[in-house]
Amino acid sequence: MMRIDVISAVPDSLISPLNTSILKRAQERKKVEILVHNLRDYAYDKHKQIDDKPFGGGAGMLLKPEPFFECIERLLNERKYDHIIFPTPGGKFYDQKMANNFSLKENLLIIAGHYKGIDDRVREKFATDEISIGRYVLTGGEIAAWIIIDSVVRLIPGVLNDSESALNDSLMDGDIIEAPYYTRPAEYKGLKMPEVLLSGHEKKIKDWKEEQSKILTEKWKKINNLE
Ligand code: 6GU
Repeated sequence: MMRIDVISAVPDSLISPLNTSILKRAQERKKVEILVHNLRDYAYDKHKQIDDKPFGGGAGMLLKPEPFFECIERLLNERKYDHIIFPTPGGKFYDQKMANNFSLKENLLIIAGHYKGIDDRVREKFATDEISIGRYVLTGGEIAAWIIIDSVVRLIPGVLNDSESALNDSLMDGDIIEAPYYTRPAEYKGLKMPEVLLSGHEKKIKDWKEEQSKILTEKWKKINNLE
């Protein structure tokens, strides 16, 4: 079973997201074990302080190195990690290839800090993969951790049911956007759906889906300035 550890100063922000829907089911099915560690549990001074003012001045508080070192070294004593992932706006842009790669591993550790909020020696000492989830700024790495975990866990065999199969998803086999889907009612408030999907004609439906996929993929490339 895959194991994913996350270290966070605000673990509550991850508890619900990681224990809902398919991520919840994946854990119930024993396909993955996800453990969220509270950084404060590794602050051993009497005030359990986890942050402090930055050397050299500047706005905001930084997360201190010691609680991270304590927690990470404890985890490293127990097992090897295939990747120690450090979410940061300065990292490599996250994509499906990285998710596919992570999904094949046994043990992942994600260090969720804060932008300008973590003593850089933690990254320097432990990070094997620095990852950004896009060109915008978040308050912390927790949402990035959720995104990484969600995208990885759904790829583990047995997590998705056949009907939810990840194999022909958008972006699974490269950069492909799927055709749109419709369900009942066939007409709603005057809004119709493509007739061909009601035809029962397998070949025509397959051709239509491929055609739509091509169109949407081209549109997607254009609006994102790709190729
Ligand atoms: Cl991984 N963290 C933060 N704080 N902001 C981000 C990010 C990560 N990726 C894009 N913006």
